[in-house]
Amino acid sequence: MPRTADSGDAPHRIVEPWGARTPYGAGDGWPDRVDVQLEEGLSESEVDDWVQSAAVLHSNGDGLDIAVKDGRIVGVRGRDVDRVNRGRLDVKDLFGWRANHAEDRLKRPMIRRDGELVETDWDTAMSAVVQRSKDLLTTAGPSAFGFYTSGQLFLEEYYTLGVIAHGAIGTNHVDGNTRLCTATAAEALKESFGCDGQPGSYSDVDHADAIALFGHNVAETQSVLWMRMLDRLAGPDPPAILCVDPRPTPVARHATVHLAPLPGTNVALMNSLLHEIIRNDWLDRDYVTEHSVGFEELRKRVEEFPPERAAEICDVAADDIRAGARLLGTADKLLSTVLQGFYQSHQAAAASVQVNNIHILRGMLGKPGCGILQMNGQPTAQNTRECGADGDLAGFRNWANDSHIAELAELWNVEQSQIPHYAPPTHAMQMFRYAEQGTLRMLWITATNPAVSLPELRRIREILSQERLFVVVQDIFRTETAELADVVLPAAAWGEKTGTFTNADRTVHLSEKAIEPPGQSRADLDILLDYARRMDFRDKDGNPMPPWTDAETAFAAWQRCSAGRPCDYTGLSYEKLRDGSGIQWPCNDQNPEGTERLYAEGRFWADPDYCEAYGKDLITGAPLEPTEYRALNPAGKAVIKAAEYLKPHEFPSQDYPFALITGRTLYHFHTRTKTGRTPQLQAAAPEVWVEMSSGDARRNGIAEGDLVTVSTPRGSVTAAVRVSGIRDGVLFLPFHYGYWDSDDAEGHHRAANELTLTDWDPVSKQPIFKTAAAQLHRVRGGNGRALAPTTAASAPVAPDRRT
Ligand SMILES: Nc1nc2c(c(=O)[nH]1)N[C@H]1C(S)=C(S)[C@@H](COP(=O)(O)OP(=O)(O)OC[C@H]3O[C@@H](n4cnc5c(=O)[nH]c(N)nc54)[C@H](O)[C@@H]3O)O[C@H]1N2
Ligand SMILES: Nc1nc2c(c(=O)[nH]1)N[C@H]1C(S)=C(S)[C@@H](COP(=O)(O)OP(=O)(O)OC[C@H]3O[C@@H](n4cnc5c(=O)[nH]c(N)nc54)[C@H](O)[C@@H]3O)O[C@H]1N2
Ligand SMILES: [Mo]
Repeated sequence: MPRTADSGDAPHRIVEPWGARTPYGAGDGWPDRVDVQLEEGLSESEVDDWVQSAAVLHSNGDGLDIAVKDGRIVGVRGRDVDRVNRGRLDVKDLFGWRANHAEDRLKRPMIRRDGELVETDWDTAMSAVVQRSKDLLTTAGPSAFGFYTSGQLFLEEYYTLGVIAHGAIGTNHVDGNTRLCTATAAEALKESFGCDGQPGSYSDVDHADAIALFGHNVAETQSVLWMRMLDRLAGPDPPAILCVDPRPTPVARHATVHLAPLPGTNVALMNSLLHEIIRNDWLDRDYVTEHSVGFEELRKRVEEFPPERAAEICDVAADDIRAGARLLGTADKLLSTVLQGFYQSHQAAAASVQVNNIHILRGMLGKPGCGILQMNGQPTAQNTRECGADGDLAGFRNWANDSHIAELAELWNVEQSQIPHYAPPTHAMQMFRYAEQGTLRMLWITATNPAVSLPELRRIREILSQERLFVVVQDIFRTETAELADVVLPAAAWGEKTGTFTNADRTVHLSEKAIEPPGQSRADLDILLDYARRMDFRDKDGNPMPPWTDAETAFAAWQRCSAGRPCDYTGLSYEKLRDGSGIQWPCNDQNPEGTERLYAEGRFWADPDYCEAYGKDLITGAPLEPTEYRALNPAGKAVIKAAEYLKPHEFPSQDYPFALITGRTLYHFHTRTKTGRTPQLQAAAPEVWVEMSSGDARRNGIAEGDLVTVSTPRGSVTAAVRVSGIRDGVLFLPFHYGYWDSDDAEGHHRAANELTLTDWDPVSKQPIFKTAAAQLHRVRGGNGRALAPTTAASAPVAPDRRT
């Protein structure tokens, strides 16, 4: 089998991020290719131990083994037995493990004394948190507590957090950074199918004759899944590719049809694609009649959207829209993926639901090659959702269904009234608003860095710095957010603790502890359990709550909670996950080896008594009453929902002529706490840049490498210009660059979120990172070249000369 063993720091995978091709044809299995990366000079045979785990720098869930020597991580090797990656690894995973050993890892708790953070011991730090919690419980009640977590902890940790917050304290203010990430994925699935859970599977890539990517730069953000697509493209009968993205991503470069709409116009484009699909009768009418409700409303709505109309709104040629519709409408096996280009927009759920509609109209669900992946971004985002740590309730239970609350109360052995369900769990943007207003008095932040990742940072800094708000930050580094905390708790990282997590195609992996955490840092699970014991939380019979004591007993408790629900884990165990490949839920008595695809034969989890949600109005976000849902969908079919197009709230104008979008590059993960401490990755993208088209550069008298200031009414960022193949009228800023390692002596801001706005999709409540209007000013000339990556979407338009 092909191997790409790469010992040392020779960064050939930095230059060739997707490695060598292993072509294959439709219906064949994806060939193995094992990627290995070890410390300089080390060979595989010199490694002491290989410890099973999976990748945590994206949502793909690539199975890997951690190489350990003398108690240190010295490398990684892809697991060829794993269904997800067949041995391949993403460039961030090949190098990013070095961050575990970064010198500035948090090693002791910290506490604020006279305005300064100082190191302390665990007892002092936890006592401060417990004292404040007890005071607040007596003086202000449970609603004074907010928990803001992540898509990067482990399942066992989320379930524990959810039980403590919803069950023991009884606050409704629990959400994750998944709100910024995949709230729309969950929402779109709930709207169309009554429940979260990816219908599709990565193995659909092996069968599809058409793959459509909606606002998803998979080449950079799930590079191993892109390798799978590239291998199909290099083999016999390659699939056609549709790319919907305003940037020239590698996906766009390989596309049969590339539609580059103006940011914020996705719904207009989708309606037009659906218009063409219906007009040409590319429908499975039997499927629509037997397995769905709502077709007539959609038909009427999209009638108003001939390609010419969308062409005008989206600034895309009408013929290209027709070509895109033909690709979607005539495919025999269509796989669609959706991500942030759709989710971080003002009509996020409305647009993403239209992708589901295409699959319902064409009867393309639950069969090989016919999948939808409403993608996740973070490695464990799926678990935040299923465990109820993010604005959902555990086990995809429906907050508006009293019998679901009763099930939770029984599982946790508390009174039903203890679990808040007067309204949906509070979303993150609202939690920060409550903190701003002063009703939320304690905010416990685990594994996320909101001082860089939330919109409108000046406001976020102000909120987190308030005297009256007690901020606890649990992290592995002293982040921008930790700087604003009252107490900082040092956590063990991936590789230093055991737990499970679930990727974007429902594959569950076990990640085992490979090494000891540095200093006094402790696993997040242990920190949360320690808090529960010190608070002396009890169930109604006086037993400690939660009753479990370690990862495996937490997993067992979660299995009981998941029993009979869509995300059923009862057929799994740590032992079974040690066997070889990850396993897809539901895994239970009926599906002991897991479930590759959901919704075979048009059966959904949308039954009114079983569904996770009754759905919302796609324009206003108003929740449907249970009785309305029962009337709409008594038999639990798929729900086709239509939406009119609305213009983004902030649209380019004379003063702010550019549409500003933000996102990622291949080499960095989010706020770079790990990848910025990995020399190979940091060198590949050392500082912030802004992408603009050559036409816009010329018109504004700007050249590659010039330093410019990008401003919106919220703030400004200074960055070097990369003249790229991005469409005219659009600027792109990566959001990775906060200020912890800033060396800008002039004090310029460089975090993209200085510019973004406090606004969200009314349906999914996901904040809008991809529609804003900006102006741009040249500061001074540069040295002719921005230090931006050249391998992917940010490649220069004219690689070897000044533009
Ligand atoms: N290398 C790397 N990989 C990652 C991450 C990372 O930080 N770095 N993060 C992980 C996480 S948490 C996530 S959520 C995913 C995100 O993965 P992606 O969603 O693939 O990444 P983004 O760069 O946020 O956005 C994708 C594309 O949306 C396009 N876009 C912007 N506005 C619009 C629009 O209005 N319409 C359309 N159709 N497209 C638009 C952008 O041009 C961009 O290419 O990546 C995951 N993987
Ligand atoms: N402008 C703009 N903003 C965006 C986006 C965008 O596209 N544009 N994308 C949004 C999206 S999709 C996402 S997912 C968010 C990501 O935003 P964040 O969640 O803020 O980003 P990260 O840098 O991944 O932060 C994770 C934190 O967890 C810490 N950590 C890592 N492992 C552990 C652990 O095991 N335990 C603990 N306790 N801590 C740990 C890391 O050191 C880091 O500080 O950003 C969002 N913000
Ligand atoms: Mo994300």
